Amino acid sequence: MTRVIHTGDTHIGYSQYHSPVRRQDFLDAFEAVVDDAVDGGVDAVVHAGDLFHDRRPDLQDLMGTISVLRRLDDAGIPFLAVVGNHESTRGGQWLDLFERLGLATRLGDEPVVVGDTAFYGLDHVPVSRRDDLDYAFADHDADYAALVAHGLFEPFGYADWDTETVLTESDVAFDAMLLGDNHTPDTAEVADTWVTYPGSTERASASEREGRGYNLVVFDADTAGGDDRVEIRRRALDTRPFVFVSVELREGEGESRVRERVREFDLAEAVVHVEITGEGDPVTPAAVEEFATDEGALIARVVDRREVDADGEVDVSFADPEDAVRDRLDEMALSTAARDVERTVREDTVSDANVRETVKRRVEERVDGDGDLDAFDAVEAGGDGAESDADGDEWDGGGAEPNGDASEPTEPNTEPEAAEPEDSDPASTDGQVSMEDYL
Ligand SMILES: [Mn+2]
Repeated sequence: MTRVIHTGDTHIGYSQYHSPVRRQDFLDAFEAVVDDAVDGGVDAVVHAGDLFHDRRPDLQDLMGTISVLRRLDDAGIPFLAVVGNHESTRGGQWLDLFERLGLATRLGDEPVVVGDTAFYGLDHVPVSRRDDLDYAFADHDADYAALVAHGLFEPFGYADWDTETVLTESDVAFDAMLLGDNHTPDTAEVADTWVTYPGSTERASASEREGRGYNLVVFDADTAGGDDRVEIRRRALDTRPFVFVSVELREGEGESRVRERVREFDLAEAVVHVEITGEGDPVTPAAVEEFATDEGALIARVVDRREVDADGEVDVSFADPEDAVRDRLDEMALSTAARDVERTVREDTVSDANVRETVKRRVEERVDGDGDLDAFDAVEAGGDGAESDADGDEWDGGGAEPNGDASEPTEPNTEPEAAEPEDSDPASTDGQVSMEDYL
């Protein structure tokens, strides 16, 4: 029997909402998983990629991560991991540094045996280079085998990687695929193999509504029962509370009604998202946001989805000038490619150091390869509705990942960024790029 914790998409270093508190939350979530691993005495922690949000984590993120990994190491629990698209760099991987420090094992095509299970790894690979993959994994003589991989696999949302191909072309018969990239936790059976995402460990996007957690995976036919050889159970994590308030205003109702609704919720230390629909009087988002934080919320975001006056006036709130910018951009006939560039430059999920390279790569992706030249045509104003939404300070979660990078040093990455959708409804993807933008 081998019992492991399967986690991923930790996104350490993500200053969501520009908040240092949120930044700490992402590291805390990793620590909480490790606490459970130590308390539960599991045989290993398996990490399916995106330990870091950015390929250039700050020193504080690195030191925090090393401290947590050291606790795991002190408890004698191996940390087995692959490289995700967020953290991948051309000049070597952070995971290799941790391996060098004796704190991690980077999984690959050779088996790493823990107990009676052989673990293999498949880093994130851009779509353009997947045809070259031969899925050649070295033999093992363990009782069970698992593949840990980062990517958007079938049969889950936004999939672009055929799971059955991986399983049928692999030299090894896997009992489970332990995945990362999609932030929505889910489990399914493909070609008699269990494939599962544990989801992110903190909400990297407000579209990630359901509770966060990780998987406890037991490789043991007796435990699993029936025809199964693997048991996958989900464990919940106690993460930052997110409160979602929707207010439908009626004729004559306004800000006081919104406040009333907001006050019905426990706002203490929460991230609060307020959505206003219906009729009623104008509401100043900044005032509601201030009200919510006065009432104890850590962060508040208000989005008013009601029809705006047709006279073209733009309502700028100090709380979220990004919304005003976005509204204005919606009115312009920008091409998809131009929007893409604009967003890369403006939004803060791509670190300044990465902007130039990211823009270059994204334009090249459209020009080269499959040639997405239509993307340079002007788009009707107001189109592309998936992007006009609440919290523009995130690019992750519901959307394309800004800083995925080629894991090989020499070739340019010619792949549209992998998406990490939470919801198939584009309107709920929080102003983020969705996979549809690339299809
Ligand atoms: Mn991720």
